Amino acid sequence: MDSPRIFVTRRIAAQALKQLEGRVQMEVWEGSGPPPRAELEARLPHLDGLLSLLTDPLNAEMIALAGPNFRVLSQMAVGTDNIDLAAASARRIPVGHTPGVLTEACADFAMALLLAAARRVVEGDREVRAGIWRPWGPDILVGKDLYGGTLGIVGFGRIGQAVARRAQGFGMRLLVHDLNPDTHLEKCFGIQFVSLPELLRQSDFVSIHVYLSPQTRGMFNAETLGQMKPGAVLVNTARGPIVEPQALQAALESGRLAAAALDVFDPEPIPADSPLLAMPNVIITPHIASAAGQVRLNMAQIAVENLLLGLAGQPLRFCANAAALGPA
Ligand code: 8YV
Repeated sequence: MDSPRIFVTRRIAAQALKQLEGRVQMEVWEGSGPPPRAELEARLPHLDGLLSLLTDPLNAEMIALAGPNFRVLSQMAVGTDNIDLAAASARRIPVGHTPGVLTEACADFAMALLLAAARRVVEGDREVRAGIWRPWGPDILVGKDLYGGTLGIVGFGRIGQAVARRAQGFGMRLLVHDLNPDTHLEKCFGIQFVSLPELLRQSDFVSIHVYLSPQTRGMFNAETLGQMKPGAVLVNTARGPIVEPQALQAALESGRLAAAALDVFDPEPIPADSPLLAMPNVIITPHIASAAGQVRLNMAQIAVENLLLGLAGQPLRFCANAAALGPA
């Protein structure tokens, strides 16, 4: 019997790809960006498995193209919002993902953005590079104090909790909003669960750590941004569509928000004419919260492990649609 045919949609860590050598017939997309849609459409009917990234649009239409031998979709990411999980489950295709290994790196990055926005690090750097070194003065690039400030964490899963541990070290008071609050965690983390409006009203800084879902899409809109404490800072390392870009722009222009730091945007890449790009108090990074060397290797290795398990018809180590598939 021929070895399984797989397609890897981006060149991932060589150490991880090595584990596939001799076990599968593998093709790796060598482009600098994701493969075009037509490329995926042409390949899917002939594959046994696919190793995908968030940038691959695996909607129901695309999943319907998978051939009769297709038996695993393994995504190198914790999020699977690019994949129609219901369509995959209906075809009994397990969807692998890579939770856990990127938690600490993403929490580090949320803190990096929080610190940079609060203390105007990027603004200072931009000024110096533009040849502007203003003589020291008591009011030059004065930012916001983290110590003694209140951080509102929206979403208290793995990453939200890791942010809470870090923020405690900075002497911050912590408020948390979660759609399913587990009150046992209040004592463990020294946090207080509150409603979203209460969190927005009291927080000097708000960091978003919810999944993208119908409930969280557009969660930060004109109404909720208008409930934020005047002069607050918003950090988004979760998913772009959770924050409405026009509403954010208006909140920054009106001075309701002092600053925003975004690692994700709707859409990605951010349009070149977005007014946010011209605002000195906005930091934008290109979806790199998990981009740390060991983390990327761990993610690639888990994605490969999930892929091999799925090809062998075994349960995946981390399966995003395990509940829908039920017992094997
Ligand atoms: C990844 C992410 O960098 O894992 C996720 O859900 O958003 C990021 O950590 C990226 O999406 C890789 O596909």
